[in-house]
This record gives sequence, C-alpha cells and structure tokens, in this order.
Amino acid sequence: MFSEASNFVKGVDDSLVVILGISIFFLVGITAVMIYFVIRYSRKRNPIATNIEHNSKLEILWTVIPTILVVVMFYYGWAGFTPMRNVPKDAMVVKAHGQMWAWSFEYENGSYSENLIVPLNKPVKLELSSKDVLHSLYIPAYRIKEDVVPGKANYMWFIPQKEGSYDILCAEYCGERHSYMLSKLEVYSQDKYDDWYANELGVSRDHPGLALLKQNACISCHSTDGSAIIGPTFKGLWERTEIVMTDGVEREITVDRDYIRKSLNEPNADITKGFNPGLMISYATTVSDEDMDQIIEYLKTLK
Ligand SMILES: [Cu+2]
Repeated sequence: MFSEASNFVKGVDDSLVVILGISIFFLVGITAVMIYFVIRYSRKRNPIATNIEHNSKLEILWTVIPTILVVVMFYYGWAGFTPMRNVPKDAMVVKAHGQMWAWSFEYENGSYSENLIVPLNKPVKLELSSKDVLHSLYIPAYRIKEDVVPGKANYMWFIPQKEGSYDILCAEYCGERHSYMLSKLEVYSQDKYDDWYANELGVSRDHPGLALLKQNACISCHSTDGSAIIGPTFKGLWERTEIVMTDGVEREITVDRDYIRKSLNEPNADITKGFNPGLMISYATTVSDEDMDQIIEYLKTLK
C-alpha cells in the first residue's frame, strides 16, 4: 500500500529534495571556492593582480549548466503542482468555509462538521470560501495549501491514502486569533465513513443553540465561561445590563431579543464598552430568527 498520507506527498517532497540538494551543493561549493580564492590569491601570495578577460569555454559552461539545473527544478515543481489543479470528475465535494477564527465543513446533504471527515482512497474536492478576510487552508501532512479568498471561488483536492488524524491550519495571518484557527482531518475506512455520514454528521450532543454558535464560529470570539476574548462573554449575557457606545455616546442597555437581533444585523452599531469595533461581520442573513431563538434558549442556560 501507499507509504504517503496523500497522493501529493511524493511530488512535493521530490521537488523539495531536488531544489534543496542543488542549493546545498552550490552553497558548499561556492563557499569552498571562495575560501580557497581568499587564501590562494591574497596579496601575500599574489602581489600583482592578473587582469583576466574573456574565457568563452567557461562562460558557455556557467550559462548552460545553471540553465539545465533551473529547468530540472522547474520540471519537478511543475510535475508536483499540475495534478493539484486537475480534479478527478468523481471527486466527493465538501464545502470548506473559513471565517475568523474557525473552519467549518459543509457536506452534500447540507450538514456541517467542525472537522473534515473523509473516506480512505476516495478523491475529495474542497470548495473554498471565506466569509470575511483572507485565510489559507493548509494540511501539512498532505503537502497542500490553498488561499481562501473572500468573493473568489477557489478549490483544492486530494486522495487520502492512510487512515488517521491530521492537522488543518490556517496559513494566512487573519487577525488576533489566527493561531487558534485549527481543525482536524480524519480519514476513516469506507464503512466507518458511511456510518458516520448516515448517523453522526450534523447530529450534535450540544444544546442546539450551542451547536449554532459553534457552526457560525461565534465562540471563537465570545467565551461561554466568563473570560473575555475578542468580544464580551456569553456567560450571564441574557438580560444583563451593559454600557454600550452608540455613535460615540455611552448608553445603558439590557440584553434582550431586540438587542441580540440588532447586534447580529449591525455588529458595530452598539459596541460594549471596553471592546473594539470592526471585528465582527453581519449575521443578518446567516442567522435566522428561529436560529436566534435557539441561541437565546442556550444563553439563558449560561447564568
Ligand atoms: Cu485564517
């Protein structure tokens, strides 16, 4: 069977070894020749400098050899990269959403998962989209990384060749909690995957309100335990009295249904005192009124 985690490992590693090998060869060679020249042609050993003009043989040699080497490096790079942009037609499609600061994966039946779970030996295409800023989906063990750009449909694909659990990172600095933007890629056998897809995908043991907060990455900025991250904590939020800044003027509000709806629609309209504006996008279209009711039911449990 395969010894590599994905179908792209070999191509990428081969080009890395070739480029690194050529670079190390020249680093050592040039340094050695330089040291030799410094000693051999120092003023002590070579008091009168020699003026050397053309040497056609040498000039042809130092043009042709590097050209060949660069073409070799290009070949390995091209051979490793081209297959990454050619997705097989039968690939299973998963939508990968990036947002500050969490990944979420949407499957063909419309259900979401916080981890990317895929079957062994089946090509998987990820359709990449960003809800806010630039991110980059990076799976180091698979040697693949692709930018996730707001307003642009990008994609990546792979064939998982080994069962196991791998890291998914964001490789494009996307703000304060960038380094917490982590997920897992889990590779299951086909049977285990089918079972997971039928029975576990979209089924959460969490309160439905908490599941929505996770799916929309709310909890990467609003804690549920009282700690302040980027925004105010959800703990004790329901019916709390807060001082907010509205158009630069302080006022006191009570967190109720209307206030939560307004905060989702226009996050920068009322900023809780002590927090920064401009960090939250509008959830006017992503969080429906029914979703909000479930979120409120959950907030009521966080007394
Ligand atoms: Cu990111």
